[in-house]
Amino acid sequence: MTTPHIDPEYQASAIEPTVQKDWDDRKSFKVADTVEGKHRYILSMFPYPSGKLHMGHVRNYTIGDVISRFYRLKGESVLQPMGWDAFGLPAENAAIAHKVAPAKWTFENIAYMRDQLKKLGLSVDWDRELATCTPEYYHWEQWLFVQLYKKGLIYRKLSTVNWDPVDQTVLANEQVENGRGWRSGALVEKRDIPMYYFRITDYAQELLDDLDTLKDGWPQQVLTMQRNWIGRSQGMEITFPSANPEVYADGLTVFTTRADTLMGVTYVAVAAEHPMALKAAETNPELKAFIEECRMGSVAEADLATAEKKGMATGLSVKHPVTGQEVPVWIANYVLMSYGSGAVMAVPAHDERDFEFANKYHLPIKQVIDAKGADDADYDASQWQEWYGSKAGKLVNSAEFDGLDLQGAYDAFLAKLEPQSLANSKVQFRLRDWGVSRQRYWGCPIPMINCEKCGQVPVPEDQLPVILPTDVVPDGSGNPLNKMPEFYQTTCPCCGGEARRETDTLDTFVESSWYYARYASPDFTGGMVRPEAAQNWLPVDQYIGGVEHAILHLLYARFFHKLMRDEGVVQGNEPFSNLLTQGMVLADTFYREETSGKKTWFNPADIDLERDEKGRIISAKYQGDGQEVVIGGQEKMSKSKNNGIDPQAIIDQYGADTARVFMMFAAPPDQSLEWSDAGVEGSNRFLKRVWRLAFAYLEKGNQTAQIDKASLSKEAQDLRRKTHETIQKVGDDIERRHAFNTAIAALMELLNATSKFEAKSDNDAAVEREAIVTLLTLLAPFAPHVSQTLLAEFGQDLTQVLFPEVDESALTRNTQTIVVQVNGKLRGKLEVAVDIAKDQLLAQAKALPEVQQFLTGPTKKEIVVPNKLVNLVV
Ligand code: ANZ
Ligand code: ZN
Repeated sequence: MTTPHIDPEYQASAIEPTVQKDWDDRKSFKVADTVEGKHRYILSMFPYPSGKLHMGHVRNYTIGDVISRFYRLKGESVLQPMGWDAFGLPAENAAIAHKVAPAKWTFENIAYMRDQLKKLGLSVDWDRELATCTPEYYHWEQWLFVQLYKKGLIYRKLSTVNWDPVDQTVLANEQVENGRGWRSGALVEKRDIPMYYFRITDYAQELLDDLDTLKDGWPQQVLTMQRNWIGRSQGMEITFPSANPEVYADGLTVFTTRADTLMGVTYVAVAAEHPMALKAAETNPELKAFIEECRMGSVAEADLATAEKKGMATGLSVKHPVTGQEVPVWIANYVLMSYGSGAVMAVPAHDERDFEFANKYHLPIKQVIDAKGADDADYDASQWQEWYGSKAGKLVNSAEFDGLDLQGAYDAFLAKLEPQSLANSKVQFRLRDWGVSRQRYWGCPIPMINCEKCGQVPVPEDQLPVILPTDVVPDGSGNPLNKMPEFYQTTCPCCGGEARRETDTLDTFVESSWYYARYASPDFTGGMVRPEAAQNWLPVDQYIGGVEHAILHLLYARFFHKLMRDEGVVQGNEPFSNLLTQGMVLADTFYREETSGKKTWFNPADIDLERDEKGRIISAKYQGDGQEVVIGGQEKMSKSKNNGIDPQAIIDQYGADTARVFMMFAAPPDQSLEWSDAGVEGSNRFLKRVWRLAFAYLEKGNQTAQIDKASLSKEAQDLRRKTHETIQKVGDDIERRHAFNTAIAALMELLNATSKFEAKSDNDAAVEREAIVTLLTLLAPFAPHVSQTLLAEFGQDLTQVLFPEVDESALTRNTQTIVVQVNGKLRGKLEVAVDIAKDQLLAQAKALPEVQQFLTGPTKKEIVVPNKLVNLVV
């Protein structure tokens, strides 16, 4: 008898550091830039180094790791990298609060969080770690910027920002609180400053079309969100010639998706910033004041849509393109300067916003669409409001166009106006060009030089990267780079004269738009990514992250992939073949409310709970004073509700394997996960039982692994069947369904079946061994430390082990259980061969002593349901 080299009881803290060190020492998860054979790229969205991991991270990275480890078991080479989205505002805020340089703060956070991630036991190739705030990384971002600028895919234009007049700084939207600067409390103003834009609208159609190629790999909901964000509208541009050419010569062009309503136009509305509005305001102070008022308001589209309608007549008119009649031009706050042409032909009879506006300002309303058709006998003109927005109707009150339907009218107006250059078909996108300039310090410097003579000049490639100084502590008053001549003083690459370096930095969304590609060859010094590495690893096979990134991050990354493709850097059209959006992590909330209505939230860790027999919380008391608190229900873990549970505490107490198993078992990955202490304990108990099972087996000493399939007891056959059914189910659950929760449930069943099994022979012991080794192998993606430690005792190295093969012969049943009923009542059970003949089965059923006592006379009927039951009717 040999003693196992392990403790009889499972203790995570005793094994996890050893196993993790082993992976580190052996570089178990390292892959080359190019590999032979089957390979796969699994990527979880990289974290912002905020300070410490939260449960959302743990869930995200565990899902990615389960999938990675699964494919590694399948014999594939798997790239699973990790890095840091390291630029951004929180580092500057921390700098202001604690007087520490953003670089120092960031790298300290990275060091701490890297350690936390390692303790989770991720199968990451740490040699590929990158941080976006290093020159090695942003060098190539600047390189791409320069290429795109030269191609005209980046341009500069004025745009409006929030300006804090006290701090003399530009504020991000989240730094404006109730119209005031977050630090100074000063009333925020709007300022127009020049900013760089990516021409993403040039790719709008392709970004839309290629969504079709993702329909099998991406969640439907995300595809829809992307489609809506891009927002393609098919319509017509129509020009209303000026009626006051001495004031404003140009005609007014509008974009409409309802050209069929053209004859119902009773006014034209323009945005406050529209050139025609500005022109009219030159001689009209009241108008000027109104425009100013509109500009101060929110620029968010959603706010504009719901805000009270406000407007003012400009005093100018345009001519209706068909009738030549004069139509007044109004400024209206519901018209966006940034959409279409910033002008709308208003049809109050058929557009709700126009209707509201016309009513308020007593403008005429003219019906031109009749849903039922003007010749309909039931036609009642007073009911036209019912047909708001109806596309089903026919034209009325539209002169020679009467009777036409939507498409007919569209064609007719186009045929009439296009030859006069007053109309053209137009596809309009809601998507706007992407403004990337940020007036912030902690970001990637924009590689441009401003020369008084030559204008904007890109930094020559051999002078890249433009390095961000790192020993800077911002104080909140503007961008510190503007106070550093050693940074901004430079010479113009064009004329050699004195020039000023751009001090704006890039939106941090730019870094996260291409990191997935950089991981393929993070140390490459010759470009964004080594061509062979890109060819080998891209696109990402499985991307995993939060649904909060469903729109912007994914859209920008898709855009960047196309930009890089067009630069010859990568191939293919899309960066992420498959996307899994993980659900939120929820936890209980507890609070007390003051009479003023102010709520104080208590962390669940500081609350003592009482539960009823169903596990529902019936009472909650704050440990600090032993008094009751209000039970607020489950909510997303957040700072504002103080219901975050620190993953570190769970890992310290139970180990990473327990945290991982709980996270994967508690809910399918795309659903909300409800945190539960009882669930964590349950997962820990499961691992303890696995451990004890393996230990007990090992303690019995050397036993053969050789199964003699020809002479298996019935119990051994059953266990083998369970073992191989589990292999089949776990493989399918993980790979096809991503149903990690049911995979773990199947492992729990296998554990139960194996624990109940009593080996009575060497052959039995071999079957038990097979069950245990299978259980440990299938458990590896979820609890890799337990798995590796115990498998080693069975002479196997987890990093070399392959996913077990299903033995089809083990799945087939040789015997079956048949229920025997008399007059429909259960009276006995039979274990018989699956291929037993019907008369034999009936004979055996009747012969059962517990059945015989109910067979009081000859049977009237004998019913056999194959593989299930026999019912004898007497
Ligand atoms: C006349 C009309 C009549 C309209 C009618 C609608 C209904 P989507 O589908 O989102 O593209 N519009 C155009 N430019 C605008 C702007 N800058 N700000 C606010 N609204 C604008 O919407 C297109 C419709 O939105 C256009 O069609 C226009 O109003 C309005 F019965 O033109 B419509
Ligand atoms: Zn110059």
